[in-house]
Amino acid sequence: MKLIIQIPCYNEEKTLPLVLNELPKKIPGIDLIETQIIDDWSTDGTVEIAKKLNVDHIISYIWNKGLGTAFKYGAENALKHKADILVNTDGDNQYPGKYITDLVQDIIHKRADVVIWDRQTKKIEHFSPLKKTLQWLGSSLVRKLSGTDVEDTVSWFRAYSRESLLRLNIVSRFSYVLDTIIQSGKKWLVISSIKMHINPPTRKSRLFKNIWQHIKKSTGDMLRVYSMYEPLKVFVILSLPFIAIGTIWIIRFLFYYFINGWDAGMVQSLVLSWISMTIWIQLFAMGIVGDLIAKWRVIQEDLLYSRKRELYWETDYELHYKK
Ligand SMILES: Nc1nc2c(ncn2[C@@H]2O[C@H](COP(=O)(O)OP(=O)(O)OP(=O)(O)O)[C@@H](O)[C@H]2O)c(=O)[nH]1
Ligand SMILES: [Mg+2]
Repeated sequence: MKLIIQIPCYNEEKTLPLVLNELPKKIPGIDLIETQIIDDWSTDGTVEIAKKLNVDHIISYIWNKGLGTAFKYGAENALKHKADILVNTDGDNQYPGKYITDLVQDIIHKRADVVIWDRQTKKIEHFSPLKKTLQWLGSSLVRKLSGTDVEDTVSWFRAYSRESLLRLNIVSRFSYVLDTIIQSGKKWLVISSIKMHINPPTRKSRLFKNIWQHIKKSTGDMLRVYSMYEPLKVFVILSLPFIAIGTIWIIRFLFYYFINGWDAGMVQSLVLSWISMTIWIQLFAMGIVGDLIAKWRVIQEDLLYSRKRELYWETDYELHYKK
């Protein structure tokens, strides 16, 4: 079995040596461990340090493509180099790399496709109460949307099986963590978690300037990915207020019509009802069209899966069903 440990890097020259140093050199059940960095247009000495420390795969861009895109290319490169497991960790030494041995166990023993490091955010001392509450709220929403029971949905420290890398198609440029959980849930991949701690912070986040930017970007990503899989539900929910308003105005019109008879002043109720009903029908129709497109995308994703298998590794595999 081959494991590739991937570290997306955006100006990580200071902490990359610490991260690399802590990685396990041997893991029972794994024959070969390789390292990979995805340097996203770093302006410091990240690449030089990685070369000096003998990182096996160095992917470098001459333009900042974003963490989601970086993960996508990293996963493709791991598949190309015949990895059975891909572990992703942070370049800021936030996650204790020595525990990768524990992180990969469920994949080695075929108990899961994706394993997520649960940081137990409630217990993290350097997180403010606001950050803890928002993370809890965000994770609850992701669990609901994905139909999974992942506790810490924004943890970057994860292990992916080859099967999950072939199945997941990253569409978010900015961050893939929520994208991959929602897709895993919708594709019946099995996700497990390990409850552990994290290292103290070494610097501020390079991804988000503040918590509000985090919420804005994450919510956008979450809703986009969810709408890709459940467009009918999304549009039906959006349309509900309009059918409610339309019905109320038509009932009001009928009520006064039967009591007082026709009056020119009642035209307003009819017009408002007509506008609301038209919006409702349009949103509902968009949901139906979206649903048909989503069905086509499932077929396209199956084709993409077969193509990736041909491209990257043709071998026996097992399909995993959760439900
Ligand atoms: N390839 C790539 N990596 C990035 C980019 N932005 C951040 N990273 C890396 O992604 C990882 C996560 O970024 P962090 O800045 O630690 O963000 P974070 O972990 O959400 O924030 P904290 O919880 O505060 O540490 C780090 O290894 C960064 O170097 C980017 O645009 N491209
Ligand atoms: Mg970090």
